Amino acid sequence: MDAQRLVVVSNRLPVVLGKGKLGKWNVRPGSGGLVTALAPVLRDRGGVWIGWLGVTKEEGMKSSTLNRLLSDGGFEIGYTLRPVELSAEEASRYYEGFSNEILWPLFHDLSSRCNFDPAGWKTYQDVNRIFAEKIIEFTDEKDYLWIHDYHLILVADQLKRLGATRKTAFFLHIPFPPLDIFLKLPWRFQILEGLLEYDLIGFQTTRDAFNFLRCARMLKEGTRVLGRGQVRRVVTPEREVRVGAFPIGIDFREFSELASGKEVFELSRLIRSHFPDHKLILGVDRLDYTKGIPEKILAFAEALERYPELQGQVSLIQVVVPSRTVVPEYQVLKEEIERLVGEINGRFSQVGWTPVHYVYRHLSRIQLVAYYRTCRMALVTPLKDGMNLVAKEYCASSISKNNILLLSEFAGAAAQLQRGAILINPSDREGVADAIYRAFSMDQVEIRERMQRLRKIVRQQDIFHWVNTFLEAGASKRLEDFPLAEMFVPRSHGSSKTVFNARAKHLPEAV
Ligand code: ADQ
Repeated sequence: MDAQRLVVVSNRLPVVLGKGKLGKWNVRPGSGGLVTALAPVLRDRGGVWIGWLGVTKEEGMKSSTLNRLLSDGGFEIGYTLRPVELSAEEASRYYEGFSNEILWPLFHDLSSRCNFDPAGWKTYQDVNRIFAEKIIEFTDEKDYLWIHDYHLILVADQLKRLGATRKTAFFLHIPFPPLDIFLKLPWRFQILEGLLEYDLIGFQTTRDAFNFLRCARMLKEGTRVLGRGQVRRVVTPEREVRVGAFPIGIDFREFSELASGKEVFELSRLIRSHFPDHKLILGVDRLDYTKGIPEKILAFAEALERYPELQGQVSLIQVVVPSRTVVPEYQVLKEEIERLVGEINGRFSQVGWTPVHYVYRHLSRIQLVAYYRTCRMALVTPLKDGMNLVAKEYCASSISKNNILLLSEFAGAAAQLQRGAILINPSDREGVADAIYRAFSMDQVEIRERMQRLRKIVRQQDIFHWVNTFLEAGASKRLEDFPLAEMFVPRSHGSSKTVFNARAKHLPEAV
Protein backbone atom coordinates (compact mmCIF):
# COMPACT_ATOMS: atom_id res chain seq x y z
CA MET A 1 0.00 0.00 0.00
CA ASP A 2 1.93 3.00 -1.25
CA ALA A 3 -0.72 5.68 -1.53
CA GLN A 4 -0.63 8.53 0.91
CA ARG A 5 -3.96 8.87 2.68
CA LEU A 6 -5.57 11.98 4.03
CA VAL A 7 -6.25 11.40 7.71
CA VAL A 8 -8.58 13.78 9.52
CA VAL A 9 -8.51 13.81 13.31
CA SER A 10 -11.12 15.72 15.27
CA ASN A 11 -12.68 15.51 18.70
CA ARG A 12 -15.90 14.05 17.28
CA LEU A 13 -16.54 11.72 14.37
CA PRO A 14 -19.12 12.97 11.87
CA VAL A 15 -21.74 10.68 13.41
CA VAL A 16 -23.50 10.53 16.75
CA LEU A 17 -24.38 7.34 18.59
CA GLY A 18 -27.68 7.15 20.43
CA LYS A 19 -30.06 4.60 21.92
CA GLY A 20 -33.49 4.11 20.35
CA LYS A 21 -36.75 3.42 22.24
CA LEU A 22 -36.05 -0.31 22.41
CA GLY A 23 -32.58 0.29 23.84
CA LYS A 24 -30.85 -0.50 20.53
CA TRP A 25 -27.88 1.62 19.51
CA ASN A 26 -28.26 3.70 16.38
CA VAL A 27 -26.09 6.10 14.44
CA ARG A 28 -27.04 9.42 12.91
CA PRO A 29 -25.11 12.26 11.29
CA GLY A 30 -23.61 14.86 13.55
CA SER A 31 -24.13 18.58 13.14
CA GLY A 32 -21.94 21.59 13.69
CA GLY A 33 -19.57 23.54 11.55
CA LEU A 34 -16.62 21.17 11.49
CA VAL A 35 -18.67 18.17 10.36
CA THR A 36 -20.59 20.16 7.72
CA ALA A 37 -17.33 21.49 6.34
CA LEU A 38 -15.25 18.33 6.30
CA ALA A 39 -17.74 15.65 5.26
CA PRO A 40 -17.72 16.63 1.56
CA VAL A 41 -13.93 16.82 1.60
CA LEU A 42 -13.18 13.32 2.76
CA ARG A 43 -16.08 11.80 0.87
CA ASP A 44 -14.76 9.69 -2.03
CA ARG A 45 -11.12 10.05 -1.00
CA GLY A 46 -10.73 6.74 0.81
CA GLY A 47 -9.24 8.54 3.76
CA VAL A 48 -9.61 8.00 7.47
CA TRP A 49 -11.46 10.03 10.10
CA ILE A 50 -10.38 9.46 13.69
CA GLY A 51 -12.50 10.85 16.52
CA TRP A 52 -14.66 10.24 19.57
CA LEU A 53 -18.29 9.11 19.19
CA GLY A 54 -19.63 11.07 22.11
CA VAL A 55 -20.45 7.92 24.10
CA THR A 56 -18.35 6.98 27.12
CA LYS A 57 -16.93 3.53 27.91
CA GLU A 58 -19.28 3.30 30.91
CA GLU A 59 -22.33 3.63 28.68
CA GLY A 60 -21.84 0.01 27.80
CA MET A 61 -20.96 -0.03 24.12
CA LYS A 62 -18.65 -2.96 23.38
CA SER A 63 -15.78 -2.29 20.98
CA SER A 64 -17.01 -5.06 18.68
CA THR A 65 -20.53 -3.54 18.52
CA LEU A 66 -19.01 -0.15 17.89
CA ASN A 67 -16.91 -1.39 15.01
CA ARG A 68 -19.87 -3.26 13.54
CA LEU A 69 -22.10 -0.18 13.71
CA LEU A 70 -19.46 1.93 12.03
CA SER A 71 -18.66 -0.52 9.28
CA ASP A 72 -22.04 -2.17 8.60
CA GLY A 73 -24.05 -1.34 5.51
CA GLY A 74 -25.17 2.23 5.76
CA PHE A 75 -21.92 4.12 5.80
CA GLU A 76 -21.42 4.49 2.14
CA ILE A 77 -19.39 7.59 2.52
CA GLY A 78 -16.09 6.63 1.00
CA TYR A 79 -13.87 6.85 4.04
CA THR A 80 -13.16 4.89 7.19
CA LEU A 81 -14.34 5.92 10.64
CA ARG A 82 -11.98 5.04 13.50
CA PRO A 83 -13.35 5.61 16.99
CA VAL A 84 -11.43 6.84 20.02
CA GLU A 85 -12.92 5.57 23.27
CA LEU A 86 -13.01 7.71 26.40
CA SER A 87 -14.16 7.11 29.97
CA ALA A 88 -16.84 9.33 31.51
CA GLU A 89 -14.24 11.09 33.64
CA GLU A 90 -11.90 11.69 30.70
CA ALA A 91 -14.76 13.04 28.59
CA SER A 92 -16.00 15.28 31.34
CA ARG A 93 -12.64 16.82 32.24
CA TYR A 94 -11.16 17.05 28.76
CA TYR A 95 -14.26 17.93 26.72
CA GLU A 96 -16.71 19.67 29.02
CA GLY A 97 -14.00 20.99 31.31
CA PHE A 98 -10.74 22.08 29.70
CA SER A 99 -11.98 22.40 26.11
CA ASN A 100 -15.38 23.94 26.64
CA GLU A 101 -15.05 25.78 29.94
CA ILE A 102 -11.55 27.17 29.35
CA LEU A 103 -10.32 27.20 25.76
CA TRP A 104 -13.68 27.85 24.10
CA PRO A 105 -14.71 30.97 26.12
CA LEU A 106 -11.13 32.31 26.34
CA PHE A 107 -10.49 32.04 22.60
CA HIS A 108 -13.83 33.82 22.01
CA ASP A 109 -12.66 36.74 24.19
CA LEU A 110 -15.13 35.77 26.95
CA SER A 111 -12.66 35.14 29.76
CA SER A 112 -15.28 35.98 32.41
CA ARG A 113 -16.98 32.70 31.44
CA CYS A 114 -13.81 30.62 32.00
CA ASN A 115 -13.59 28.10 34.81
CA PHE A 116 -9.82 27.70 35.19
CA ASP A 117 -10.15 24.44 37.13
CA PRO A 118 -6.65 22.88 37.08
CA ALA A 119 -8.09 19.34 37.18
CA GLY A 120 -8.86 19.53 33.46
CA TRP A 121 -5.31 20.24 32.34
CA LYS A 122 -3.88 16.81 33.16
CA THR A 123 -6.83 15.04 31.54
CA TYR A 124 -6.53 17.26 28.47
CA GLN A 125 -2.93 16.07 28.07
CA ASP A 126 -3.93 12.43 28.72
CA VAL A 127 -6.72 12.49 26.15
CA ASN A 128 -4.47 14.13 23.56
CA ARG A 129 -2.07 11.22 24.20
CA ILE A 130 -4.92 8.71 23.70
CA PHE A 131 -5.66 10.34 20.33
CA ALA A 132 -1.96 10.16 19.44
CA GLU A 133 -1.92 6.43 20.30
CA LYS A 134 -4.93 5.83 18.03
CA ILE A 135 -3.25 7.75 15.24
CA ILE A 136 -0.16 5.54 15.55
CA GLU A 137 -2.40 2.45 15.50
CA PHE A 138 -4.42 3.45 12.44
CA THR A 139 -1.94 5.34 10.24
CA ASP A 140 1.61 5.08 9.02
CA GLU A 141 4.39 7.54 8.29
CA LYS A 142 3.28 8.17 4.73
CA ASP A 143 -0.16 9.44 5.70
CA TYR A 144 -0.89 13.12 5.87
CA LEU A 145 -2.35 14.00 9.27
CA TRP A 146 -4.72 16.89 9.54
CA ILE A 147 -5.68 17.56 13.15
CA HIS A 148 -8.65 19.82 13.87
CA ASP A 149 -9.53 22.32 16.51
CA TYR A 150 -8.91 23.39 20.07
CA HIS A 151 -9.62 20.01 21.69
CA LEU A 152 -6.48 18.50 20.14
CA ILE A 153 -3.78 21.15 20.31
CA LEU A 154 -1.28 18.79 21.97
CA VAL A 155 -1.56 15.85 19.57
CA ALA A 156 1.60 16.65 17.56
CA ASP A 157 3.54 17.01 20.81
CA GLN A 158 2.15 13.73 22.15
CA LEU A 159 3.00 11.93 18.90
CA LYS A 160 6.61 13.05 19.27
CA ARG A 161 6.72 11.97 22.90
CA LEU A 162 5.54 8.53 21.75
CA GLY A 163 8.38 8.45 19.22
CA ALA A 164 6.18 8.70 16.12
CA THR A 165 7.35 10.65 13.10
CA ARG A 166 4.39 12.00 11.17
CA LYS A 167 3.88 15.11 9.09
CA THR A 168 1.20 17.04 10.93
CA ALA A 169 -0.98 20.01 10.13
CA PHE A 170 -3.43 21.74 12.44
CA PHE A 171 -6.45 23.91 11.72
CA LEU A 172 -8.10 26.03 14.38
CA HIS A 173 -11.80 26.48 13.62
CA ILE A 174 -12.34 29.07 16.35
CA PRO A 175 -10.66 32.48 16.72
CA PHE A 176 -7.18 32.83 18.18
CA PRO A 177 -7.25 35.53 20.87
CA PRO A 178 -5.08 38.63 21.11
CA LEU A 179 -2.02 38.50 23.37
CA ASP A 180 -3.62 40.20 26.41
CA ILE A 181 -6.43 37.60 26.45
CA PHE A 182 -4.16 34.62 25.72
CA LEU A 183 -1.93 35.66 28.63
CA LYS A 184 -4.78 34.86 31.04
CA LEU A 185 -4.47 31.17 30.29
CA PRO A 186 -2.56 29.49 33.13
CA TRP A 187 -1.14 26.97 30.62
CA ARG A 188 -0.28 29.57 27.95
CA PHE A 189 3.31 28.39 27.48
CA GLN A 190 2.37 24.73 27.14
CA ILE A 191 -0.46 25.48 24.69
CA LEU A 192 1.79 27.70 22.60
CA GLU A 193 4.63 25.14 22.62
CA GLY A 194 2.10 22.46 21.68
CA LEU A 195 0.97 24.42 18.63
CA LEU A 196 4.57 25.00 17.60
CA GLU A 197 5.06 21.22 17.30
CA TYR A 198 2.91 21.11 14.14
CA ASP A 199 4.43 21.60 10.69
CA LEU A 200 1.63 23.86 9.48
CA ILE A 201 -0.92 25.81 11.53
CA GLY A 202 -3.99 27.24 9.79
CA PHE A 203 -6.30 29.94 11.12
CA GLN A 204 -9.61 31.25 9.82
CA THR A 205 -8.56 34.88 9.30
CA THR A 206 -5.40 36.94 9.01
CA ARG A 207 -6.35 38.59 12.31
CA ASP A 208 -6.23 35.19 14.08
CA ALA A 209 -2.91 34.35 12.41
CA PHE A 210 -1.43 37.71 13.46
CA ASN A 211 -2.69 37.22 17.03
CA PHE A 212 -0.89 33.89 17.11
CA LEU A 213 2.31 35.25 15.58
CA ARG A 214 2.38 38.02 18.17
CA CYS A 215 1.91 35.53 21.03
CA ALA A 216 4.69 33.33 19.61
CA ARG A 217 7.09 36.29 19.33
CA MET A 218 6.31 37.58 22.81
CA LEU A 219 6.16 34.31 24.74
CA LYS A 220 8.77 32.13 23.06
CA GLU A 221 12.25 33.50 23.28
CA GLY A 222 14.28 33.60 20.10
CA THR A 223 11.26 33.31 17.80
CA ARG A 224 11.41 35.05 14.43
CA VAL A 225 8.66 35.44 11.86
CA LEU A 226 9.87 35.39 8.26
CA GLY A 227 8.26 35.89 4.88
CA ARG A 228 5.25 37.71 3.53
CA GLY A 229 1.89 36.77 2.09
CA GLN A 230 -0.64 34.15 3.13
CA VAL A 231 1.81 31.74 4.78
CA ARG A 232 4.64 32.92 7.07
CA ARG A 233 7.56 30.99 8.52
CA VAL A 234 7.95 30.93 12.28
CA VAL A 235 11.49 30.04 13.22
CA THR A 236 12.06 29.04 16.85
CA PRO A 237 15.39 27.90 18.33
CA GLU A 238 14.17 24.29 17.90
CA ARG A 239 12.21 24.18 14.65
CA GLU A 240 10.39 25.87 11.81
CA VAL A 241 6.61 26.02 11.52
CA ARG A 242 4.45 27.55 8.82
CA VAL A 243 1.47 29.66 9.79
CA GLY A 244 -1.29 31.00 7.56
CA ALA A 245 -4.88 32.14 7.19
CA PHE A 246 -7.19 29.74 5.34
CA PRO A 247 -10.82 30.93 5.58
CA ILE A 248 -13.04 27.84 5.54
CA GLY A 249 -15.77 27.57 2.90
CA ILE A 250 -18.81 25.40 2.22
CA ASP A 251 -19.87 23.03 -0.55
CA PHE A 252 -21.51 25.84 -2.54
CA ARG A 253 -22.70 23.60 -5.32
CA GLU A 254 -24.46 21.21 -2.99
CA PHE A 255 -26.41 24.00 -1.24
CA SER A 256 -27.21 25.80 -4.48
CA GLU A 257 -28.40 22.63 -6.21
CA LEU A 258 -30.48 21.55 -3.24
CA ALA A 259 -32.08 25.00 -3.13
CA SER A 260 -33.06 24.64 -6.81
CA GLY A 261 -34.53 21.18 -6.27
CA LYS A 262 -38.15 20.08 -6.09
CA GLU A 263 -38.12 18.97 -2.43
CA VAL A 264 -36.86 22.33 -1.20
CA PHE A 265 -39.25 24.17 -3.50
CA GLU A 266 -42.25 22.32 -2.07
CA LEU A 267 -41.15 22.70 1.53
CA SER A 268 -40.44 26.36 0.92
CA ARG A 269 -43.97 26.82 -0.43
CA LEU A 270 -45.35 25.11 2.67
CA ILE A 271 -43.35 27.40 4.98
CA ARG A 272 -44.55 30.43 3.02
CA SER A 273 -48.16 29.32 3.26
CA HIS A 274 -47.89 29.47 7.05
CA PHE A 275 -46.74 33.08 6.89
CA PRO A 276 -48.90 34.68 4.21
CA ASP A 277 -47.80 38.26 3.45
CA HIS A 278 -45.17 38.26 6.21
CA LYS A 279 -41.55 39.14 5.66
CA LEU A 280 -39.36 36.49 7.25
CA ILE A 281 -36.08 36.93 9.08
CA LEU A 282 -34.09 33.78 9.78
CA GLY A 283 -31.70 32.91 12.59
CA VAL A 284 -29.95 29.49 12.56
CA ASP A 285 -27.48 28.78 15.33
CA ARG A 286 -25.96 26.04 17.39
CA LEU A 287 -27.03 26.61 21.00
CA ASP A 288 -24.05 28.63 22.22
CA TYR A 289 -23.52 31.86 24.12
CA THR A 290 -21.00 33.00 21.48
CA LYS A 291 -23.71 33.03 18.80
CA GLY A 292 -25.51 36.05 20.29
CA ILE A 293 -29.00 34.49 20.22
CA PRO A 294 -30.50 36.53 23.12
CA GLU A 295 -28.90 39.67 21.63
CA LYS A 296 -30.59 38.89 18.30
CA ILE A 297 -34.04 38.35 19.83
CA LEU A 298 -33.73 41.57 21.84
CA ALA A 299 -32.62 43.52 18.76
CA PHE A 300 -35.61 42.17 16.85
CA ALA A 301 -37.92 43.31 19.67
CA GLU A 302 -36.20 46.70 19.57
CA ALA A 303 -36.95 46.93 15.83
CA LEU A 304 -40.64 46.20 16.48
CA GLU A 305 -40.66 48.89 19.17
CA ARG A 306 -38.82 51.57 17.16
CA TYR A 307 -40.61 50.88 13.88
CA PRO A 308 -44.20 49.91 14.74
CA GLU A 309 -44.99 49.52 11.03
CA LEU A 310 -42.99 46.25 11.18
CA GLN A 311 -45.53 44.82 13.65
CA GLY A 312 -47.85 42.38 11.97
CA GLN A 313 -45.51 42.38 8.94
CA VAL A 314 -42.23 40.79 9.95
CA SER A 315 -41.52 37.52 11.80
CA LEU A 316 -38.30 36.05 13.09
CA ILE A 317 -37.83 32.29 12.68
CA GLN A 318 -35.11 31.27 15.13
CA VAL A 319 -33.77 27.74 14.65
CA VAL A 320 -31.48 26.43 17.37
CA VAL A 321 -29.68 23.11 17.18
CA PRO A 322 -29.11 21.50 20.62
CA SER A 323 -25.45 21.47 21.63
CA ARG A 324 -23.30 20.61 24.69
CA THR A 325 -26.51 19.91 26.58
CA VAL A 326 -24.67 18.53 29.62
CA VAL A 327 -22.79 21.79 30.26
CA PRO A 328 -24.91 23.76 32.82
CA GLU A 329 -24.27 27.12 31.12
CA TYR A 330 -25.88 25.86 27.93
CA GLN A 331 -29.01 24.79 29.83
CA VAL A 332 -29.20 28.26 31.36
CA LEU A 333 -28.85 29.80 27.90
CA LYS A 334 -31.66 27.61 26.54
CA GLU A 335 -33.95 28.77 29.34
CA GLU A 336 -33.02 32.39 28.72
CA ILE A 337 -33.84 32.10 25.00
CA GLU A 338 -37.18 30.44 25.76
CA ARG A 339 -38.04 33.13 28.31
CA LEU A 340 -37.21 35.92 25.84
CA VAL A 341 -39.23 34.31 23.04
CA GLY A 342 -42.20 33.94 25.42
CA GLU A 343 -41.91 37.53 26.64
CA ILE A 344 -41.72 39.06 23.16
CA ASN A 345 -44.53 36.94 21.79
CA GLY A 346 -46.64 37.79 24.83
CA ARG A 347 -45.97 41.47 24.31
CA PHE A 348 -46.41 41.90 20.54
CA SER A 349 -48.53 39.01 19.15
CA GLN A 350 -51.72 39.89 17.25
CA VAL A 351 -54.43 37.69 15.79
CA GLY A 352 -52.81 36.00 12.77
CA TRP A 353 -49.26 37.14 13.61
CA THR A 354 -46.66 35.84 16.05
CA PRO A 355 -43.37 37.76 16.04
CA VAL A 356 -40.93 34.93 16.94
CA HIS A 357 -41.15 31.29 15.83
CA TYR A 358 -38.74 29.18 17.79
CA VAL A 359 -37.51 25.79 16.55
CA TYR A 360 -35.23 23.81 18.89
CA ARG A 361 -33.98 20.69 17.12
CA HIS A 362 -31.63 19.27 14.51
CA LEU A 363 -33.00 19.82 10.98
CA SER A 364 -32.32 17.76 7.90
CA ARG A 365 -30.32 19.46 5.16
CA ILE A 366 -33.49 19.79 3.02
CA GLN A 367 -35.36 21.51 5.85
CA LEU A 368 -32.45 23.83 6.56
CA VAL A 369 -32.08 24.84 2.90
CA ALA A 370 -35.84 25.36 2.62
CA TYR A 371 -35.66 27.89 5.46
CA TYR A 372 -32.61 29.54 3.87
CA ARG A 373 -34.38 29.80 0.53
CA THR A 374 -37.65 31.10 1.94
CA CYS A 375 -36.53 33.81 4.36
CA ARG A 376 -35.89 37.28 2.94
CA MET A 377 -33.22 38.11 5.49
CA ALA A 378 -30.71 36.15 7.61
CA LEU A 379 -29.69 37.69 10.90
CA VAL A 380 -26.29 36.29 11.93
CA THR A 381 -25.18 37.79 15.24
CA PRO A 382 -22.22 36.03 16.86
CA LEU A 383 -20.39 38.01 19.53
CA LYS A 384 -17.29 36.29 18.14
CA ASP A 385 -17.01 33.41 15.65
CA GLY A 386 -14.15 31.65 13.89
CA MET A 387 -15.97 31.85 10.56
CA ASN A 388 -19.76 31.14 10.69
CA LEU A 389 -20.89 28.77 8.00
CA VAL A 390 -24.57 29.65 8.33
CA ALA A 391 -23.86 33.01 6.66
CA LYS A 392 -22.25 31.24 3.69
CA GLU A 393 -24.91 28.50 3.48
CA TYR A 394 -27.59 31.19 3.37
CA CYS A 395 -25.92 32.91 0.40
CA ALA A 396 -25.42 29.62 -1.47
CA SER A 397 -29.11 28.76 -0.97
CA SER A 398 -30.38 32.22 -2.00
CA ILE A 399 -30.86 31.25 -5.63
CA SER A 400 -33.41 33.99 -6.37
CA LYS A 401 -30.84 36.58 -5.18
CA ASN A 402 -33.48 38.69 -3.46
CA ASN A 403 -32.28 37.89 0.04
CA ILE A 404 -30.27 40.02 2.44
CA LEU A 405 -27.52 38.98 4.83
CA LEU A 406 -27.09 40.92 8.07
CA LEU A 407 -23.78 39.74 9.51
CA SER A 408 -21.94 40.42 12.74
CA GLU A 409 -18.65 42.20 12.17
CA PHE A 410 -17.16 39.78 14.74
CA ALA A 411 -17.74 36.68 12.59
CA GLY A 412 -14.63 35.56 10.71
CA ALA A 413 -16.87 35.51 7.61
CA ALA A 414 -17.19 39.32 7.78
CA ALA A 415 -13.67 39.72 6.35
CA GLN A 416 -14.72 37.97 3.13
CA LEU A 417 -18.38 39.01 2.95
CA GLN A 418 -18.23 42.66 3.98
CA ARG A 419 -18.87 44.00 0.48
CA GLY A 420 -22.21 42.23 0.11
CA ALA A 421 -23.52 41.83 3.63
CA ILE A 422 -24.82 44.55 5.93
CA LEU A 423 -22.40 44.48 8.84
CA ILE A 424 -23.78 44.88 12.37
CA ASN A 425 -22.49 44.98 15.93
CA PRO A 426 -24.65 42.47 17.82
CA SER A 427 -24.15 44.32 21.12
CA ASP A 428 -25.62 47.48 19.58
CA ARG A 429 -29.32 46.67 19.92
CA GLU A 430 -30.52 49.93 18.40
CA GLY A 431 -28.00 49.70 15.56
CA VAL A 432 -29.19 46.18 14.66
CA ALA A 433 -32.83 47.32 14.86
CA ASP A 434 -32.07 50.20 12.46
CA ALA A 435 -30.21 47.84 10.12
CA ILE A 436 -33.23 45.48 10.00
CA TYR A 437 -35.50 48.39 9.11
CA ARG A 438 -33.12 49.79 6.50
CA ALA A 439 -32.63 46.37 4.94
CA PHE A 440 -36.37 45.97 4.42
CA SER A 441 -36.46 49.40 2.74
CA MET A 442 -33.55 48.61 0.40
CA ASP A 443 -34.29 48.70 -3.33
CA GLN A 444 -34.35 45.46 -5.28
CA VAL A 445 -31.42 46.37 -7.52
CA GLU A 446 -29.10 46.86 -4.57
CA ILE A 447 -30.34 43.68 -2.86
CA ARG A 448 -29.65 41.72 -6.02
CA GLU A 449 -26.21 43.22 -6.55
CA ARG A 450 -25.19 42.51 -2.99
CA MET A 451 -26.39 38.90 -3.11
CA GLN A 452 -24.66 38.33 -6.45
CA ARG A 453 -21.41 39.57 -4.96
CA LEU A 454 -21.85 37.32 -1.92
CA ARG A 455 -22.64 34.25 -3.98
CA LYS A 456 -19.59 34.82 -6.17
CA ILE A 457 -17.25 34.93 -3.16
CA VAL A 458 -18.85 31.89 -1.50
CA ARG A 459 -18.70 29.97 -4.79
CA GLN A 460 -15.09 30.87 -5.60
CA GLN A 461 -13.78 30.27 -2.10
CA ASP A 462 -15.69 27.08 -1.41
CA ILE A 463 -14.72 24.11 0.73
CA PHE A 464 -12.59 22.54 -2.01
CA HIS A 465 -10.67 25.79 -2.49
CA TRP A 466 -10.05 25.78 1.28
CA VAL A 467 -8.77 22.18 1.33
CA ASN A 468 -6.63 22.66 -1.74
CA THR A 469 -4.95 25.83 -0.49
CA PHE A 470 -4.33 24.16 2.87
CA LEU A 471 -2.97 20.93 1.37
CA GLU A 472 -0.81 22.86 -1.09
CA ALA A 473 0.70 24.81 1.79
CA GLY A 474 1.15 21.73 3.99
CA ALA A 475 1.92 18.86 1.62
CA SER A 476 2.39 20.47 -1.81
CA LYS A 477 -0.66 18.47 -2.90
CA ARG A 478 -4.23 19.02 -3.95
CA LEU A 479 -7.25 16.97 -2.92
CA GLU A 480 -7.27 15.07 -6.24
CA ASP A 481 -3.74 13.83 -5.51
CA PHE A 482 -5.18 11.62 -2.77
CA PRO A 483 -6.53 8.30 -4.07
CA LEU A 484 -10.19 7.86 -4.98
CA ALA A 485 -12.16 5.49 -2.79
CA GLU A 486 -12.42 2.73 -5.44
CA MET A 487 -8.66 2.64 -5.95
CA PHE A 488 -8.17 1.97 -2.30
CA VAL A 489 -7.35 -1.29 -0.56
CA PRO A 490 -8.21 -1.29 3.15
CA ARG A 491 -5.55 -1.91 5.75
CA SER A 492 -6.14 -4.68 8.22
CA HIS A 493 -6.48 -2.81 11.49
CA GLY A 494 -9.08 -4.21 13.89
CA SER A 495 -12.41 -5.27 12.49
CA SER A 496 -13.47 -1.99 10.90
CA LYS A 497 -13.55 -1.92 7.16
CA THR A 498 -13.41 0.76 4.53
CA VAL A 499 -16.58 1.15 2.49
CA PHE A 500 -16.03 1.80 -1.20
CA ASN A 501 -18.63 4.01 -2.68
CA ALA A 502 -17.54 7.14 -4.39
CA ARG A 503 -21.04 8.18 -5.42
CA ALA A 504 -22.88 8.17 -2.09
CA LYS A 505 -23.36 11.75 -1.09
CA HIS A 506 -24.84 11.76 2.41
CA LEU A 507 -24.62 9.99 5.67
CA PRO A 508 -27.78 8.02 6.31
CA GLU A 509 -30.20 9.51 8.83
CA ALA A 510 -30.02 6.40 11.00
CA VAL A 511 -28.73 2.87 10.95
P1 ADQ B 1 -19.92 26.08 14.77
O1 ADQ B 1 -19.69 26.84 16.00
O2 ADQ B 1 -20.68 24.81 14.90
O3 ADQ B 1 -18.55 25.76 14.00
P2 ADQ B 1 -21.09 27.38 12.32
O4 ADQ B 1 -19.95 27.73 11.46
O5 ADQ B 1 -22.17 28.41 12.32
O6 ADQ B 1 -20.71 27.14 13.81
O7 ADQ B 1 -21.72 26.04 11.82
C1 ADQ B 1 -22.94 25.53 12.31
C2 ADQ B 1 -23.37 24.39 11.41
O8 ADQ B 1 -24.46 23.70 12.03
C3 ADQ B 1 -23.83 24.88 10.06
O9 ADQ B 1 -23.28 24.06 9.06
C4 ADQ B 1 -25.34 24.72 10.11
O10 ADQ B 1 -25.92 24.36 8.88
C5 ADQ B 1 -25.51 23.61 11.12
N1 ADQ B 1 -26.78 23.79 11.84
C6 ADQ B 1 -27.13 24.83 12.59
N2 ADQ B 1 -28.37 24.68 13.08
C7 ADQ B 1 -28.81 23.49 12.62
C8 ADQ B 1 -30.01 22.74 12.80
N3 ADQ B 1 -31.02 23.15 13.57
N4 ADQ B 1 -30.09 21.55 12.19
C9 ADQ B 1 -29.07 21.09 11.45
N5 ADQ B 1 -27.92 21.74 11.26
C10 ADQ B 1 -27.78 22.92 11.84
C11 ADQ B 1 -17.17 25.94 14.28
C12 ADQ B 1 -16.74 27.39 14.55
C13 ADQ B 1 -17.21 28.28 13.42
C14 ADQ B 1 -16.67 27.76 12.08
C15 ADQ B 1 -16.94 26.29 11.92
C16 ADQ B 1 -16.23 25.70 10.71
O11 ADQ B 1 -17.26 27.84 15.78
O12 ADQ B 1 -16.78 29.62 13.61
O13 ADQ B 1 -17.32 28.45 11.02
O14 ADQ B 1 -16.51 25.54 13.06
O15 ADQ B 1 -14.86 25.99 10.75
